[in-house]
Amino acid sequence: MTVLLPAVTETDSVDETARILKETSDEDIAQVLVVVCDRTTPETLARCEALESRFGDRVHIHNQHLPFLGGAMREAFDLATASHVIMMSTDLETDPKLVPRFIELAKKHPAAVITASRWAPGGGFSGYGRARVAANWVFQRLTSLLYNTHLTDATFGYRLFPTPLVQAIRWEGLRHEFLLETVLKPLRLGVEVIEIPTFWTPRQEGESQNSLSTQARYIRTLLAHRVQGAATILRQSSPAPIT
Ligand SMILES: Nc1nc2c(ncn2[C@@H]2O[C@H](COP(=O)(O)OP(=O)(O)OP(=O)(O)O)[C@@H](O)[C@H]2O)c(=O)[nH]1
Ligand SMILES: [Mg+2]
Repeated sequence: MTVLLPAVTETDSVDETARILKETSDEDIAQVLVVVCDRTTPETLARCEALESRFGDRVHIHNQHLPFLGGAMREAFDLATASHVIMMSTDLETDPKLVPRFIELAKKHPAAVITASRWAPGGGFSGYGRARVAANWVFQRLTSLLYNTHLTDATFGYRLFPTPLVQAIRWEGLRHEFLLETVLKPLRLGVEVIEIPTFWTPRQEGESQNSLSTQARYIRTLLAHRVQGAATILRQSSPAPIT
């Protein structure tokens, strides 16, 4: 598995994420792909570089060219070399203790996308804010209706994918709406998507890069990919090499 770790202002939570990954899933991790950008702080970068002490030459730090979180993940997808990629964060909002469960399911269902859900039985939220939880619920229901799916959490960006799938799709979003796109396009392609319940707790350090104006893009993303012609979901040719 390739683990994708984007980082901007996280410090101790980078260490804690790596510690748990190493402790629970070391033998299944072939590559640790850290993505940093111009806004990544020097201390965060230092913590990312220190991951080499745990994972050795499996760590690769990539300086993104495309902007924002979607840009970071899109470039990382093309740099992944393992059979599967797991997309998560370094702010501990994507519980790293769940990684062994993702791997267990991926071994049984290698062609499927595995995704964490805060709305599946056994999952939940703390400290998300009542209005935001309510808006999130409405959005999830709308997604189920439009995409005719029983999935319960399309907006949480904690997912495992077969690498050939993410390298075949033509990705479009650059900001956080990209996280939504990563389940909508596999659904449109008829890929099996399996959910794991998870409990979401807010970050203890660093700053979210998400904003209300970014969240407003989710509606457009939801509608655009619903009506998009199937032929435009996949890339026409191989990705250009990223250096
Ligand atoms: N390399 C890179 N990482 C990013 C960028 N934006 C966010 N990240 C990282 O991606 C992860 C998730 O970002 P957040 O901004 O916390 O987004 P979120 O958790 O979906 O949104 P909130 O619910 O508001 O926290 C964090 O580890 C961030 O450091 C970016 O532009 N470049
Ligand atoms: Mg976050």
